[in-house]
Amino acid sequence: ALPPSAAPALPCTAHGDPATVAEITRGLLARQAATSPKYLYDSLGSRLFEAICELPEYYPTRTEAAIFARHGEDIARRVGTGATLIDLGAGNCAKAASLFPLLRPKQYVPIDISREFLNEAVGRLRQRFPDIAMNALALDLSGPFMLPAEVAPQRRVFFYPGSSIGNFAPHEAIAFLRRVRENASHYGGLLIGVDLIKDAAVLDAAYDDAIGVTAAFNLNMLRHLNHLIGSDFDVRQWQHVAFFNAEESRVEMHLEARTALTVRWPEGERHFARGERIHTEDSYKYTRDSFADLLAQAGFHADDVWTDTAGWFAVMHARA
Ligand code: AVJ
Repeated sequence: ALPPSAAPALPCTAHGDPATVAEITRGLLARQAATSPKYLYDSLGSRLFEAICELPEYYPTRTEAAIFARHGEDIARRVGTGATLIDLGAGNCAKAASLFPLLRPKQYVPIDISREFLNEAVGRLRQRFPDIAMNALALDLSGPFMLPAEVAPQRRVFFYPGSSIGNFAPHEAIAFLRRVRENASHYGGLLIGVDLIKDAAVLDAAYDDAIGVTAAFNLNMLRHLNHLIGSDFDVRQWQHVAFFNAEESRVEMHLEARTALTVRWPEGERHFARGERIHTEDSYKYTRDSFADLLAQAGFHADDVWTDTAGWFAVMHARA
């Protein structure tokens, strides 16, 4: 038996807009319950993801940073200086900021779904780089998007580091990259970080770390859902599950019910048997060739790639 949770489940009003409530409700009521990984990122979730990036098991951030450190000048020659740098899923903006001295963008446009988190980060950045025009945008990139007029149209370079592209299934990634290309200018480009297929044990550990930060990151989604749809998820009744699915070439994250339970919210309710799961995230892994092929299907022309010595991660440049 599980200990009763410390806080009583209080009736709570939803804070998400109707479309959000409808989308989450649909996912929770599907035969295989699923939620979009974008709900991992409330303000605590963004902080937990920052902590993940410092874990010894979570190699992508470190490995990508090492690639930028080692090949930064080469990358800057490819990308060119003075561009409008559009950071897709900027988070704390640290990766782009580390490239400012080399890329010297004219304008920096960080985009992130978590508005509060982004505004704090950009505020600090403006003081450090007063010569770069900055326009932060709180946008959900999981659907169609259009950049507003204040984003200079000349030479837009899209920056999509960290293997965030991995959250899309390959066909969705192609659709997303097509939209990016439509928003790029004629001489525009894309600098993108891609996580590569590797030993399953390395992948499993990266998404199920020893001190449980990734578990907290995943479980925190339930608190966020409670806030968004007014549900009564008891976090203590759930556990984190993550593994590499080789057939699908992706790491999957799930939340698994530790006991039979029912979740209720104003628009619905769902019974979960013990062991039943909510699929919360996919993180697709590629080879250099399979990703170059995907870029081509989106209409981009891949023209350079940089990797670490172990071949765990790739940074690719493509022209629009
Ligand atoms: C932010 C999507 C790149 O897939 O590795 C980290 C998210 N999930 N640990 C990833 C994540 C669990 C991360 N991305």
